[in-house]
Amino acid sequence: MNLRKWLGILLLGGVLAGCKETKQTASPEMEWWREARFGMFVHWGLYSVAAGEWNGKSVDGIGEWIQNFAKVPNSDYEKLAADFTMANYNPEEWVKMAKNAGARYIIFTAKHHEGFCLYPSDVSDFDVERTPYKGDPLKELTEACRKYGLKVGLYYSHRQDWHEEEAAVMKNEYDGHYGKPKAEIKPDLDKYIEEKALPQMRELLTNYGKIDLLWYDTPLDLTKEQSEAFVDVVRELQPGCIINGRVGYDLGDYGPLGDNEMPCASADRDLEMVATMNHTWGYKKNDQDWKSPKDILCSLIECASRGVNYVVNVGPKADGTIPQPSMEIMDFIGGWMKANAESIYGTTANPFNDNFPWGFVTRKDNVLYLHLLRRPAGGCIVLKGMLSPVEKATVLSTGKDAFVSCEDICRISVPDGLDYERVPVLKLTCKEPVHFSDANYMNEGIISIPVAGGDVVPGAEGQLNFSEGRVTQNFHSGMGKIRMKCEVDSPGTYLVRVFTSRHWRRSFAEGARITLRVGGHSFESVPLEKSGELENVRQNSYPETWSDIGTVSFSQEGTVPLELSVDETGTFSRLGFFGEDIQNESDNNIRFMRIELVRQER
Ligand code: FHN
Repeated sequence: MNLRKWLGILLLGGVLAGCKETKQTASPEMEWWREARFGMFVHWGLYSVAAGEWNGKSVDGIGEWIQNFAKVPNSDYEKLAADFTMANYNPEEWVKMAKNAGARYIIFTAKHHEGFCLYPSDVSDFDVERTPYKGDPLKELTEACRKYGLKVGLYYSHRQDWHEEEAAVMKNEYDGHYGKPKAEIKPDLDKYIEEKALPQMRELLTNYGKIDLLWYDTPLDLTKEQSEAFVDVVRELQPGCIINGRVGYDLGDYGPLGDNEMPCASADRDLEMVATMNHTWGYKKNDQDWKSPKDILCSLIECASRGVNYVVNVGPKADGTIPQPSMEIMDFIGGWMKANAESIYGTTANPFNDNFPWGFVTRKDNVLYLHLLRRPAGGCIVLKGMLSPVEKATVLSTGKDAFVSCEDICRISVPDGLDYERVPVLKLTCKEPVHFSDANYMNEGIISIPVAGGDVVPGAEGQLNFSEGRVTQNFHSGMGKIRMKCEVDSPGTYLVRVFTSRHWRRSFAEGARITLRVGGHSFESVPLEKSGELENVRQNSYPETWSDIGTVSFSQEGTVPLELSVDETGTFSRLGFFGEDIQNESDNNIRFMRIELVRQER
């Protein structure tokens, strides 16, 4: 492409230079976290002893919630401590496993909802001193992290503590949990916070050297003042420590996502996704439904391509051994990271508005990394949104050149012999400054248009918005519409697909109706019916569904405007944590992800 053409493109509207704008905090302590992109969670506690069974019966649900799900009185639950041997606990081996996999930080459950402390606490005797173990597992792990250069993160359940009557979360409690009827339980959250949670935070922030990250969880009904107290104690005792988003009221240094929730478009702020390798955080002997090593690796890569950190969980057994499949997954990631880590560490999100069917893109300044989950159609990657010349393309792990041509459109020929099971990465070095189009183009027959990339037009009752996961929130009739656009470069007929996601405990919206205008065609008040559900790694947490609403034809090339609004939100039902059916929630809402136009055969 000649210089005049490049200049012409740059003068067109809608050209992105540099990163997409994000709402990041300026805190210098966030630098290591942004660079890291990858961490490891450890859920270890008395629930690891129970291992998903109570009285010889398997208990459904996540393993660390077994006390609550199986309605175990504290007096019985406490007995687990005698079998929490930690006999084979080797913190250096844990840390080395994380480090070899490429993780840069570890988050360790100092106290989970069960209330049991993995360190000797002067504040409560419900702690590690009740076990046969003679050491301080938390101290040993923090020292091992520092020895091997990993950052130290501590998980502390600041609101939920099932061991303390004052902290009773009434709707989640049952008669008998504290050895007395529910009616006699008088929760006093301030007392719990003053007398247990904050003093324990002081212990953790004083006795264990430098803590790099404090990871709070489930703020539930905390008041803003109470959440602030948990921030203040960190700022006072360890001003260099960052705080996760679940402290409550968005007071953390980065934003919260749901468990296993992958944003469906590039994040517009610092975010972290925490993920399981199977369906539990705490060890469960009966959960052997492991995601594949490639699935976990792809989640790490997809997170990086959204500009999000990925923290993968391991749930050690009570003796301290890590389940074999978890070790194999970490080993697989480590093998890949050895050759490809520069495509993850310190990278920013995919700069294109397109999602690519062959894989994911990350960026570091003038370098793009294309992660290939499969061979692109015809062995050729076409980057229509690339508005600057690519000077060089190589396979990152081997340095082998790939052929690039950037005449009118950037095309990269993928070399033969790549092993797509090991996700090869192409490294593209571009001439600075690098420019990208913000339009959506067809890739391998699909134009994929992220709803979060559109402009919101307010309605009579207000304005919808987008969640951290970049899906729509508060999107009802009267809450406005979303205007998007795409580039059609291949006239013809396209199937119109609307993708939505939901939480696994919520039903698909019954009776929802939407209006979608695509170019000159309007699908008026069409029912949003479920045409299919994607089979992917998120299916058990945030299933993604598509609805085919009809076809549309374009007789010529050009920019096509789209406009989406909701006529009827429909009815959702939701299962509560205890299986209760919750109907017609006030937050009824359709989580729109993207619209796809799928080119039909001529
Ligand atoms: O209730 C906890 C759960 O047990 C686990 O610790 C996860 C990890 O993010 N956090 C809470 C649920 O979101």
